[in-house]
Amino acid sequence: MQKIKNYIGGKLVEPSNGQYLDNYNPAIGSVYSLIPDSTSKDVELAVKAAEKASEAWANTPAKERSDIMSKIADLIQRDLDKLAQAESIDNGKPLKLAKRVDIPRAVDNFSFFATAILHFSSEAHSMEGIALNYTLREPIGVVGCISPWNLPLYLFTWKIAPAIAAGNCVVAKPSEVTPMTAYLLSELCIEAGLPEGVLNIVHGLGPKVGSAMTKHKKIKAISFTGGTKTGEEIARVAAPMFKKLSLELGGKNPNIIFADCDYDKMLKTTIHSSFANQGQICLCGSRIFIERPIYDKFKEDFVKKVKQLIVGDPDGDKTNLGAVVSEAHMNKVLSYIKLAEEEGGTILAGGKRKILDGKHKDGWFIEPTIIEGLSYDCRTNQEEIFGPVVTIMPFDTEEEVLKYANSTEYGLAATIWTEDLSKAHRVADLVESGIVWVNCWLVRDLRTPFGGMKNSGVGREGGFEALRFFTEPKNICVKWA
Ligand code: TXE
Repeated sequence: MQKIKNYIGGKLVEPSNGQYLDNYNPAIGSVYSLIPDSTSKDVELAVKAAEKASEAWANTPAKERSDIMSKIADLIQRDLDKLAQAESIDNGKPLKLAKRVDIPRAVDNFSFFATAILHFSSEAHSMEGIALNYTLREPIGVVGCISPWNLPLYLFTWKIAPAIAAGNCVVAKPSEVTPMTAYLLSELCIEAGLPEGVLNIVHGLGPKVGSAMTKHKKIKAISFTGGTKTGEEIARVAAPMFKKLSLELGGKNPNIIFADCDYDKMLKTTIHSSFANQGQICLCGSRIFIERPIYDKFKEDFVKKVKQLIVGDPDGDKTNLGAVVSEAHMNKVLSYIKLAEEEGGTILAGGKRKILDGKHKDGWFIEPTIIEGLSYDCRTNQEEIFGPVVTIMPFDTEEEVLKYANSTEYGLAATIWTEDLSKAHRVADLVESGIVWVNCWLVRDLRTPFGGMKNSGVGREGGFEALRFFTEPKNICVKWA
């Protein structure tokens, strides 16, 4: 049984207590590897290694930092198939999705910030005849990155890349549910010649390792993606320590479809925005609102197409949905489907665990599920389910649909389908989301601010937003002679 290791001070090391946790393959429902059950002692070792490296790394010219990051990007690209296979086994997602989305985005994250740092600059302000102000943006020092299981390497590198590009040293913790590609990344960092201690990866449980990171005095900033509940817990600990916090949390995203949309394009994209990655993307449109004149047509077409989706072996070329990430998560999602029926919903497609045969007979698969007939403010339509479950409902006016869309505690992403430009701008402006897609979904420009409002998080990732998060601005005012 493979035992993965922590990556501390440039070395692959066992957890100090020699304890390990089971790591499951969700598509077969059994343990396939072991991960370190690290403790605060391992976090302490990682922080010490990061501290030891931080001055040299902060003083390493940006071009040198950039070159090493580009080398890491090249190595991820070189090992794309191996990393994609590892991601699919660890998370349950279709292999073709890992190959097309997850791993290429990890390459992009490193290459994007390798170049962004070369163009990152700050301001100067001249007080004519009096003084000159110039702003330095210096690395914070030792920072913490904590990431979730839905897009493991994609989100892990989305945090680490800007942090080290900006000259910080990192203590990082991937989700204990999907640790494998983070472990493979540590091997690539060694191969790329990343200096010892610049990146340290400590595997283990959130309440043990993640919490120790949040509490650690020497970790001056925390960048977190995960559940809103956990975000609250991290904020509760970190706020009184005056740490910088970037929190990318849950979502309950509206997909607003007007009758004047480009119908075929909308339908094709809506299948994807509803069920990609088994619905385990914080940006998925899980509440679908359809203007009444096309509601019946949409319902018929959408149900028909969803029933044709193939749930199966993640390695299958024709597979559309793989397994959900864990047994606990499968049961959570199934409990929401049960709740939906209790709240008066009608299941139009799916609704059950998908039992496959052969080696996948014990895998954690759920049928893509469509539910109608619920009120906009019931729990099913207010709480994040984070699985292959969407609700559909009609609306008659913009005011009505905006009331529904903005009714949840979340404000992460929204999708709007209309060919009327003024309507698109008007509704996009009024919908309470940090990210709005018009006539598309998940089109991503890494320069743009990424994140949500309300309970979907605090701060933004992406582009110079991320580099500003991972630096401390210092204004120096020099009196003219
Ligand atoms: O998140 P957690 P999980 C949502 C989704 C999902 C729910 C829980 O609704 O069902 O969050 O998912 C670490 N201190 N999203 O279990 O628990 C943990 O080890 C410090 C949306 O993945 O938040 C992991 O590395 N760290 C999200 C990371 O936090 C702690 C994507 C995320 O785990 C900790 C994933 C603690 N006390 C889930 N407890 C998105 N926005 O994309 C846990 N962790």
